[in-house]
Amino acid sequence: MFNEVKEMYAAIGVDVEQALTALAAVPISLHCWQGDDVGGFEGSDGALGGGLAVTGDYPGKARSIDELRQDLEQVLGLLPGNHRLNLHANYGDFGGKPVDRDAIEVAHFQSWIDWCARNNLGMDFNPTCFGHSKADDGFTLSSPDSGIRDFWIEHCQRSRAIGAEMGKQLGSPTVTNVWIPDGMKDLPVDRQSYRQRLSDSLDTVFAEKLDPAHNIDAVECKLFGIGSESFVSGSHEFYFGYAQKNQTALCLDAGHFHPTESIADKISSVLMYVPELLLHVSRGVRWDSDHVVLFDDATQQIMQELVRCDALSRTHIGLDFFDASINRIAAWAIGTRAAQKSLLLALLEPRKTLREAEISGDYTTRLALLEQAKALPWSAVWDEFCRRNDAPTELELLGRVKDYENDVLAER
Ligand code: RNT
Ligand code: ZN
Repeated sequence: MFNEVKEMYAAIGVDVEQALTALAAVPISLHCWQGDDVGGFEGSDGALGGGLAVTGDYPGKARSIDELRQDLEQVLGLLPGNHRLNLHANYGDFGGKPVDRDAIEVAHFQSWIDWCARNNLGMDFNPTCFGHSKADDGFTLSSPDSGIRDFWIEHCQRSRAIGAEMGKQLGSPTVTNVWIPDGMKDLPVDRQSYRQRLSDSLDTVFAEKLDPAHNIDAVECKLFGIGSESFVSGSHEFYFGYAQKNQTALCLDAGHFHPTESIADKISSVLMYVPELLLHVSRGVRWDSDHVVLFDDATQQIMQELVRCDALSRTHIGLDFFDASINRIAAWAIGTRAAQKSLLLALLEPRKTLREAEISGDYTTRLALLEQAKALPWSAVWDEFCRRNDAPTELELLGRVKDYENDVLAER
Protein backbone atom coordinates (compact mmCIF):
# COMPACT_ATOMS: atom_id res chain seq x y z
CA MET A 1 0.00 0.00 0.00
CA PHE A 2 2.63 2.55 1.06
CA ASN A 3 4.74 1.94 -2.05
CA GLU A 4 1.76 2.46 -4.34
CA VAL A 5 0.94 5.69 -2.54
CA LYS A 6 4.53 6.79 -2.88
CA GLU A 7 4.33 6.31 -6.64
CA MET A 8 1.07 8.20 -6.77
CA TYR A 9 2.76 11.18 -5.13
CA ALA A 10 5.83 10.84 -7.32
CA ALA A 11 3.55 11.14 -10.34
CA ILE A 12 2.51 14.63 -9.20
CA GLY A 13 6.09 15.59 -8.39
CA VAL A 14 6.11 14.96 -4.63
CA ASP A 15 8.94 13.04 -2.99
CA VAL A 16 7.33 11.19 -0.07
CA GLU A 17 10.63 10.14 1.50
CA GLN A 18 11.77 13.74 1.52
CA ALA A 19 8.52 14.75 3.22
CA LEU A 20 9.01 12.08 5.89
CA THR A 21 12.57 13.21 6.53
CA ALA A 22 11.39 16.80 6.90
CA LEU A 23 8.55 15.76 9.23
CA ALA A 24 10.92 13.78 11.44
CA ALA A 25 13.11 16.88 11.84
CA VAL A 26 10.36 18.99 13.41
CA PRO A 27 9.97 18.56 17.17
CA ILE A 28 6.74 19.59 18.85
CA SER A 29 7.11 21.11 22.30
CA LEU A 30 4.74 19.23 24.60
CA HIS A 31 3.11 21.50 27.18
CA CYS A 32 3.40 19.95 30.61
CA TRP A 33 0.19 21.60 31.76
CA GLN A 34 -2.20 19.30 29.85
CA GLY A 35 -1.30 16.57 32.35
CA ASP A 36 -2.63 18.13 35.53
CA ASP A 37 -5.00 20.91 34.48
CA VAL A 38 -2.36 23.67 34.81
CA GLY A 39 -1.96 22.90 38.53
CA GLY A 40 1.80 22.69 39.00
CA PHE A 41 3.71 21.45 42.02
CA GLU A 42 4.01 24.36 44.38
CA GLY A 43 1.84 22.58 46.89
CA SER A 44 -0.76 25.32 47.05
CA ASP A 45 -4.31 24.73 45.93
CA GLY A 46 -4.86 28.31 44.85
CA ALA A 47 -7.17 29.34 42.04
CA LEU A 48 -5.70 29.29 38.56
CA GLY A 49 -6.75 32.87 37.81
CA GLY A 50 -5.31 34.93 35.02
CA GLY A 51 -8.34 34.28 32.88
CA LEU A 52 -7.43 30.61 32.57
CA ALA A 53 -10.10 28.03 33.31
CA VAL A 54 -9.95 24.27 33.03
CA THR A 55 -13.28 22.47 32.91
CA GLY A 56 -13.90 18.79 33.53
CA ASP A 57 -13.03 16.22 36.14
CA TYR A 58 -11.90 13.16 34.24
CA PRO A 59 -10.28 10.68 36.61
CA GLY A 60 -6.55 9.90 36.57
CA LYS A 61 -4.98 13.35 36.68
CA ALA A 62 -1.26 13.43 37.51
CA ARG A 63 -0.87 14.42 41.20
CA SER A 64 2.90 14.48 41.46
CA ILE A 65 6.01 15.02 39.38
CA ASP A 66 6.49 11.25 39.15
CA GLU A 67 2.98 10.74 37.84
CA LEU A 68 3.34 13.58 35.34
CA ARG A 69 6.59 12.11 34.04
CA GLN A 70 5.04 8.67 33.82
CA ASP A 71 2.18 10.16 31.76
CA LEU A 72 4.56 12.12 29.56
CA GLU A 73 6.56 8.97 28.87
CA GLN A 74 3.33 7.31 27.83
CA VAL A 75 2.43 10.22 25.53
CA LEU A 76 5.90 10.20 23.98
CA GLY A 77 5.40 6.53 23.16
CA LEU A 78 2.22 7.47 21.30
CA LEU A 79 3.97 10.05 19.12
CA PRO A 80 6.20 9.48 16.12
CA GLY A 81 9.35 11.62 16.06
CA ASN A 82 11.54 13.37 18.65
CA HIS A 83 9.96 16.09 20.69
CA ARG A 84 10.54 18.63 23.46
CA LEU A 85 9.08 19.38 26.87
CA ASN A 86 7.57 22.78 27.55
CA LEU A 87 7.66 23.38 31.29
CA HIS A 88 6.04 26.10 33.37
CA ALA A 89 7.94 27.54 36.32
CA ASN A 90 5.31 26.36 38.82
CA TYR A 91 6.19 22.75 37.90
CA GLY A 92 9.57 22.89 39.64
CA ASP A 93 10.81 20.09 41.86
CA PHE A 94 10.45 22.01 45.12
CA GLY A 95 10.74 19.01 47.42
CA GLY A 96 7.58 19.92 49.32
CA LYS A 97 9.05 23.24 50.48
CA PRO A 98 7.40 26.57 49.75
CA VAL A 99 9.49 28.40 47.16
CA ASP A 100 8.01 31.67 46.02
CA ARG A 101 8.19 32.67 42.38
CA ASP A 102 10.86 35.29 43.06
CA ALA A 103 13.13 32.63 44.56
CA ILE A 104 13.19 29.89 41.92
CA GLU A 105 16.60 28.53 40.95
CA VAL A 106 18.12 26.09 38.52
CA ALA A 107 18.33 23.53 41.33
CA HIS A 108 14.52 23.33 41.39
CA PHE A 109 14.54 22.25 37.75
CA GLN A 110 17.59 20.01 37.69
CA SER A 111 15.57 16.81 38.00
CA TRP A 112 13.49 17.89 34.99
CA ILE A 113 16.64 18.65 32.99
CA ASP A 114 18.02 15.24 33.90
CA TRP A 115 14.74 13.55 32.99
CA CYS A 116 14.72 15.37 29.62
CA ALA A 117 18.34 14.37 28.98
CA ARG A 118 17.45 10.72 29.66
CA ASN A 119 14.47 10.94 27.33
CA ASN A 120 16.36 12.78 24.62
CA LEU A 121 14.13 15.86 24.84
CA GLY A 122 14.97 19.51 24.42
CA MET A 123 13.27 21.84 26.88
CA ASP A 124 11.31 25.05 26.68
CA PHE A 125 10.31 27.18 29.63
CA ASN A 126 7.79 29.74 30.87
CA PRO A 127 7.64 32.08 33.83
CA THR A 128 4.32 31.50 35.61
CA CYS A 129 2.68 34.89 36.09
CA PHE A 130 -0.71 33.65 37.25
CA GLY A 131 -2.20 31.45 39.99
CA HIS A 132 -0.52 33.57 42.68
CA SER A 133 -1.69 36.07 45.29
CA LYS A 134 0.46 38.77 43.67
CA ALA A 135 -1.50 38.33 40.42
CA ASP A 136 -4.91 38.25 42.06
CA ASP A 137 -5.86 41.79 41.13
CA GLY A 138 -5.24 41.00 37.49
CA PHE A 139 -1.89 42.70 36.92
CA THR A 140 1.75 41.64 36.99
CA LEU A 141 4.39 43.33 34.81
CA SER A 142 2.06 46.22 33.95
CA SER A 143 0.72 46.71 37.49
CA PRO A 144 0.54 50.28 38.79
CA ASP A 145 2.13 48.91 42.00
CA SER A 146 5.92 48.94 41.66
CA GLY A 147 6.29 46.26 44.35
CA ILE A 148 4.13 43.89 42.31
CA ARG A 149 6.02 44.74 39.13
CA ASP A 150 9.38 44.14 40.78
CA PHE A 151 8.25 40.77 42.09
CA TRP A 152 7.27 39.57 38.61
CA ILE A 153 10.34 41.13 36.99
CA GLU A 154 12.48 39.09 39.38
CA HIS A 155 10.49 35.96 38.54
CA CYS A 156 10.90 36.51 34.79
CA GLN A 157 14.62 37.27 35.10
CA ARG A 158 15.15 34.10 37.08
CA SER A 159 13.10 32.15 34.53
CA ARG A 160 15.36 33.34 31.71
CA ALA A 161 18.46 32.30 33.63
CA ILE A 162 16.94 28.88 34.29
CA GLY A 163 15.92 28.58 30.63
CA ALA A 164 19.48 29.36 29.57
CA GLU A 165 20.86 26.69 31.87
CA MET A 166 18.37 24.15 30.51
CA GLY A 167 19.44 24.96 26.97
CA LYS A 168 23.10 24.80 27.87
CA GLN A 169 22.89 21.45 29.62
CA LEU A 170 20.72 19.89 26.93
CA GLY A 171 22.68 21.32 24.00
CA SER A 172 19.61 22.85 22.37
CA PRO A 173 18.31 26.39 22.99
CA THR A 174 15.36 26.77 25.34
CA VAL A 175 12.60 29.10 24.22
CA THR A 176 11.55 31.02 27.32
CA ASN A 177 8.13 32.50 26.66
CA VAL A 178 6.68 35.37 28.64
CA TRP A 179 2.90 35.47 28.85
CA ILE A 180 1.16 37.64 31.42
CA PRO A 181 -2.57 37.82 32.10
CA ASP A 182 -2.75 41.59 32.69
CA GLY A 183 -6.03 43.08 31.60
CA MET A 184 -9.41 44.50 32.55
CA LYS A 185 -12.96 43.27 32.52
CA ASP A 186 -14.35 46.68 31.69
CA LEU A 187 -13.25 49.65 29.66
CA PRO A 188 -10.06 51.29 30.91
CA VAL A 189 -9.53 55.03 30.59
CA ASP A 190 -5.75 54.86 30.53
CA ARG A 191 -4.60 52.01 28.31
CA GLN A 192 -1.38 53.84 27.57
CA SER A 193 0.10 53.79 31.06
CA TYR A 194 -0.35 50.00 31.38
CA ARG A 195 1.48 49.50 28.11
CA GLN A 196 4.23 51.92 29.03
CA ARG A 197 4.81 50.06 32.31
CA LEU A 198 4.75 46.71 30.54
CA SER A 199 7.35 47.91 28.07
CA ASP A 200 9.57 49.24 30.86
CA SER A 201 9.23 46.03 32.89
CA LEU A 202 10.11 43.91 29.86
CA ASP A 203 13.16 46.04 29.19
CA THR A 204 14.37 45.22 32.71
CA VAL A 205 13.48 41.54 32.31
CA PHE A 206 15.47 41.30 29.06
CA ALA A 207 18.30 43.65 30.06
CA GLU A 208 20.78 40.88 30.61
CA LYS A 209 21.96 39.48 27.28
CA LEU A 210 21.91 35.71 27.19
CA ASP A 211 23.62 33.46 24.69
CA PRO A 212 21.05 32.63 21.98
CA ALA A 213 22.62 29.19 21.76
CA HIS A 214 21.14 28.60 25.22
CA ASN A 215 18.06 30.80 25.53
CA ILE A 216 15.66 32.40 23.07
CA ASP A 217 13.22 34.97 24.48
CA ALA A 218 9.64 35.01 23.24
CA VAL A 219 6.64 37.20 24.08
CA GLU A 220 3.00 36.10 23.76
CA CYS A 221 0.04 38.37 23.08
CA LYS A 222 -3.65 37.88 23.73
CA LEU A 223 -6.76 39.74 22.63
CA PHE A 224 -8.95 38.97 25.63
CA GLY A 225 -9.46 36.46 28.40
CA ILE A 226 -12.06 35.56 30.98
CA GLY A 227 -12.17 38.64 33.19
CA SER A 228 -10.07 40.67 30.75
CA GLU A 229 -12.67 41.08 28.04
CA SER A 230 -12.19 44.78 27.42
CA PHE A 231 -8.46 45.23 27.62
CA VAL A 232 -5.25 43.22 27.67
CA SER A 233 -1.99 45.12 28.22
CA GLY A 234 -0.01 42.71 26.03
CA SER A 235 -2.02 42.93 22.83
CA HIS A 236 -0.81 41.78 19.41
CA GLU A 237 0.19 45.26 18.29
CA PHE A 238 2.06 45.78 21.55
CA TYR A 239 4.12 42.62 21.34
CA PHE A 240 4.64 42.71 17.60
CA GLY A 241 6.16 46.14 18.06
CA TYR A 242 8.13 45.07 21.11
CA ALA A 243 9.51 41.92 19.48
CA GLN A 244 10.42 43.83 16.35
CA LYS A 245 12.21 46.59 18.22
CA ASN A 246 14.07 44.20 20.50
CA GLN A 247 14.42 41.32 18.04
CA THR A 248 12.94 38.72 20.38
CA ALA A 249 10.87 35.83 19.11
CA LEU A 250 7.14 36.44 18.81
CA CYS A 251 4.66 33.86 20.09
CA LEU A 252 1.41 33.49 18.18
CA ASP A 253 -1.23 31.48 20.04
CA ALA A 254 -3.95 30.30 17.67
CA GLY A 255 -6.61 30.98 20.32
CA HIS A 256 -5.61 34.55 21.12
CA PHE A 257 -7.26 36.49 18.34
CA HIS A 258 -10.75 37.29 17.15
CA PRO A 259 -12.74 34.07 16.85
CA THR A 260 -12.57 34.00 13.06
CA GLU A 261 -9.05 35.40 12.79
CA SER A 262 -6.41 32.90 11.71
CA ILE A 263 -2.76 33.14 12.70
CA ALA A 264 -1.78 31.44 9.42
CA ASP A 265 -1.95 34.69 7.46
CA LYS A 266 0.27 36.45 10.01
CA ILE A 267 3.27 34.14 9.63
CA SER A 268 4.65 35.50 6.35
CA SER A 269 4.31 39.07 7.64
CA VAL A 270 5.76 38.76 11.12
CA LEU A 271 8.72 36.71 9.92
CA MET A 272 9.78 39.69 7.81
CA TYR A 273 10.41 41.67 10.97
CA VAL A 274 11.10 39.31 13.89
CA PRO A 275 13.90 36.76 13.85
CA GLU A 276 11.94 33.78 15.08
CA LEU A 277 8.45 32.60 15.75
CA LEU A 278 6.99 30.52 18.55
CA LEU A 279 3.62 28.95 17.88
CA HIS A 280 1.13 27.94 20.51
CA VAL A 281 -0.93 25.61 18.41
CA SER A 282 -4.32 25.64 20.05
CA ARG A 283 -8.01 25.84 19.18
CA GLY A 284 -10.28 28.62 20.20
CA VAL A 285 -13.96 27.82 20.66
CA ARG A 286 -16.11 30.88 21.32
CA TRP A 287 -14.57 32.45 24.45
CA ASP A 288 -12.19 29.61 25.26
CA SER A 289 -8.76 29.70 23.66
CA ASP A 290 -7.50 26.27 24.64
CA HIS A 291 -9.49 23.34 23.23
CA VAL A 292 -7.62 20.23 22.05
CA VAL A 293 -5.98 20.81 18.66
CA LEU A 294 -7.68 19.08 15.74
CA PHE A 295 -6.69 18.11 12.24
CA ASP A 296 -8.85 20.96 11.00
CA ASP A 297 -8.60 23.78 8.48
CA ALA A 298 -7.07 26.20 10.99
CA THR A 299 -4.24 23.85 11.98
CA GLN A 300 -3.64 22.75 8.38
CA GLN A 301 -3.40 26.36 7.22
CA ILE A 302 -0.80 27.17 9.89
CA MET A 303 1.37 24.25 8.82
CA GLN A 304 0.88 25.06 5.13
CA GLU A 305 2.22 28.54 5.74
CA LEU A 306 5.27 27.25 7.62
CA VAL A 307 6.11 24.95 4.72
CA ARG A 308 5.19 27.36 1.93
CA CYS A 309 7.21 30.19 3.53
CA ASP A 310 10.11 27.87 4.20
CA ALA A 311 9.77 29.01 7.81
CA LEU A 312 10.27 25.75 9.70
CA SER A 313 13.87 26.54 10.59
CA ARG A 314 12.81 29.84 12.21
CA THR A 315 9.72 28.51 13.96
CA HIS A 316 9.38 26.71 17.28
CA ILE A 317 6.17 24.73 17.42
CA GLY A 318 4.56 24.36 20.81
CA LEU A 319 1.10 23.33 21.88
CA ASP A 320 -1.24 25.06 24.28
CA PHE A 321 -4.49 23.42 25.31
CA PHE A 322 -5.97 21.81 28.36
CA ASP A 323 -9.01 19.61 28.58
CA ALA A 324 -9.94 17.87 31.83
CA SER A 325 -13.19 16.41 30.49
CA ILE A 326 -11.49 13.58 28.57
CA ASN A 327 -8.57 11.25 29.14
CA ARG A 328 -5.65 13.69 29.44
CA ILE A 329 -3.18 11.37 27.72
CA ALA A 330 -5.57 11.06 24.78
CA ALA A 331 -5.92 14.85 24.66
CA TRP A 332 -2.14 15.29 24.54
CA ALA A 333 -1.59 12.57 21.92
CA ILE A 334 -4.55 13.49 19.69
CA GLY A 335 -3.67 17.20 19.72
CA THR A 336 0.02 16.63 19.02
CA ARG A 337 -0.65 14.10 16.29
CA ALA A 338 -3.16 16.50 14.71
CA ALA A 339 -0.40 19.11 14.48
CA GLN A 340 1.99 16.55 12.99
CA LYS A 341 -0.58 15.25 10.51
CA SER A 342 -1.29 18.80 9.39
CA LEU A 343 2.42 19.35 8.88
CA LEU A 344 2.72 16.14 6.89
CA LEU A 345 -0.19 17.13 4.64
CA ALA A 346 1.54 20.45 4.00
CA LEU A 347 4.82 18.71 3.20
CA LEU A 348 3.02 16.49 0.68
CA GLU A 349 1.73 19.40 -1.39
CA PRO A 350 2.86 19.58 -5.01
CA ARG A 351 4.42 22.96 -4.17
CA LYS A 352 6.25 23.59 -7.39
CA THR A 353 3.24 22.93 -9.61
CA LEU A 354 0.98 24.99 -7.36
CA ARG A 355 3.33 27.95 -7.49
CA GLU A 356 3.71 27.74 -11.23
CA ALA A 357 -0.07 27.73 -11.62
CA GLU A 358 -0.40 30.73 -9.34
CA ILE A 359 2.34 32.84 -10.89
CA SER A 360 0.98 32.21 -14.38
CA GLY A 361 -2.49 33.26 -13.27
CA ASP A 362 -3.98 29.78 -13.70
CA TYR A 363 -6.06 29.85 -10.54
CA THR A 364 -8.29 27.07 -11.85
CA THR A 365 -5.40 24.64 -11.77
CA ARG A 366 -4.35 25.93 -8.35
CA LEU A 367 -7.80 25.32 -6.91
CA ALA A 368 -8.15 21.92 -8.57
CA LEU A 369 -4.75 20.73 -7.32
CA LEU A 370 -5.43 21.88 -3.77
CA GLU A 371 -8.68 19.94 -3.75
CA GLN A 372 -6.99 16.93 -5.31
CA ALA A 373 -4.26 16.96 -2.64
CA LYS A 374 -6.88 16.55 0.09
CA ALA A 375 -8.25 13.45 -1.61
CA LEU A 376 -4.92 11.67 -2.00
CA PRO A 377 -4.25 8.80 0.44
CA TRP A 378 -1.92 10.84 2.66
CA SER A 379 -3.01 8.86 5.73
CA ALA A 380 -1.11 5.82 4.40
CA VAL A 381 2.03 7.98 4.56
CA TRP A 382 1.17 9.01 8.12
CA ASP A 383 0.69 5.41 9.23
CA GLU A 384 4.02 4.50 7.64
CA PHE A 385 5.67 7.36 9.55
CA CYS A 386 4.15 6.04 12.79
CA ARG A 387 5.31 2.50 12.06
CA ARG A 388 8.88 3.59 11.27
CA ASN A 389 8.95 5.50 14.56
CA ASP A 390 7.44 2.73 16.71
CA ALA A 391 4.32 4.75 17.39
CA PRO A 392 0.75 3.45 17.05
CA THR A 393 -1.01 4.01 13.72
CA GLU A 394 -4.31 5.92 13.76
CA LEU A 395 -6.38 2.78 14.29
CA GLU A 396 -4.10 1.55 17.09
CA LEU A 397 -4.03 4.77 19.10
CA LEU A 398 -7.24 4.52 21.11
CA GLY A 399 -6.54 0.95 22.28
CA ARG A 400 -3.18 2.03 23.64
CA VAL A 401 -4.74 4.96 25.51
CA LYS A 402 -7.43 2.71 27.01
CA ASP A 403 -4.87 0.13 28.14
CA TYR A 404 -2.94 2.82 30.01
CA GLU A 405 -6.16 4.15 31.48
CA ASN A 406 -7.06 0.72 32.84
CA ASP A 407 -3.58 -0.24 33.99
CA VAL A 408 -2.36 3.06 35.44
CA LEU A 409 -4.87 5.92 35.56
CA ALA A 410 -7.70 3.89 37.10
CA GLU A 411 -5.46 3.09 40.08
CA ARG A 412 -4.95 6.76 40.98
C1 RNT B 1 -2.78 31.88 28.15
C2 RNT B 1 -1.60 31.65 27.28
C3 RNT B 1 -0.47 30.92 27.93
C4 RNT B 1 -0.94 29.82 28.84
C5 RNT B 1 0.14 28.94 29.33
C6 RNT B 1 -0.29 28.08 30.47
O1 RNT B 1 -3.85 32.35 27.49
O2 RNT B 1 -1.98 31.00 26.12
O3 RNT B 1 0.39 30.44 26.95
O4 RNT B 1 -1.93 29.04 28.25
O5 RNT B 1 1.25 29.69 29.63
ZN1 ZN C 1 -0.51 30.24 24.78
